[in-house]
Amino acid sequence: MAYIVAATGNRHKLEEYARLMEGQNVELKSLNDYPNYTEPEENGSSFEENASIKALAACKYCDVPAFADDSGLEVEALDGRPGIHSSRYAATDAERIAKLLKELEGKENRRARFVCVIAIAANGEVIETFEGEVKGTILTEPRGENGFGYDPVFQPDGFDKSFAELTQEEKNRISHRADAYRKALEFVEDEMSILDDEF
Ligand code: ITT
Repeated sequence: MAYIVAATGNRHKLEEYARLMEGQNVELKSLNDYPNYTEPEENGSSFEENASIKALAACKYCDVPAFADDSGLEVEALDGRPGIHSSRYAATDAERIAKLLKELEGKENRRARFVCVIAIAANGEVIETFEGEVKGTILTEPRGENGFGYDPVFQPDGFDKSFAELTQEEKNRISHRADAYRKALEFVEDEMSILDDEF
């Protein structure tokens, strides 16, 4: 069977991809299958650049097709921050959320969007990137236990629940990651044979 490496050190992302890829005729490998792999520095200046850096490094090291995502939360009242610095915004999920709520204190505009850019690399080069998004608002306090990262304070448009109050299936229907994934899947199915058995 053909396989592809999900180049992420984030186990929550990996779980979401495992669900999204259920039923596909491709085996999902993770960086856990390559214990000596060292993740590259994410020194790009956009989601696209960082996703490409991660996908390409894994593709070259593992010598199989790989994909990676770079994702984050863009908050309107903060001029798009934390954006590509979402994981570096503070040390833990709880601290990141506390810092975000503090920065938004007293601000009327709580509009935000999650962005996810997936890069696919094969044969030692980045083949294509795909961007997904989901729009919503930042709640005034965390709600829910599911998901990860900023999920407890992000309420997607059209829902009265935070991402962390949705099941993984519900989140996977509307999330930025699912949106980017669907675009990537369409591309792979339509245009490419990058996942052929020769890999
Ligand atoms: P990899 O680079 O190894 O994939 P990472 O967690 O460092 O893992 P990113 O550099 O893409 O990933 O950082 C994305 C951060 O944005 C992530 O750590 C969360 O804080 C936030 N984020 C992204 N997607 C999210 C989601 O679906 N729900 C909540 N927070 C999310």
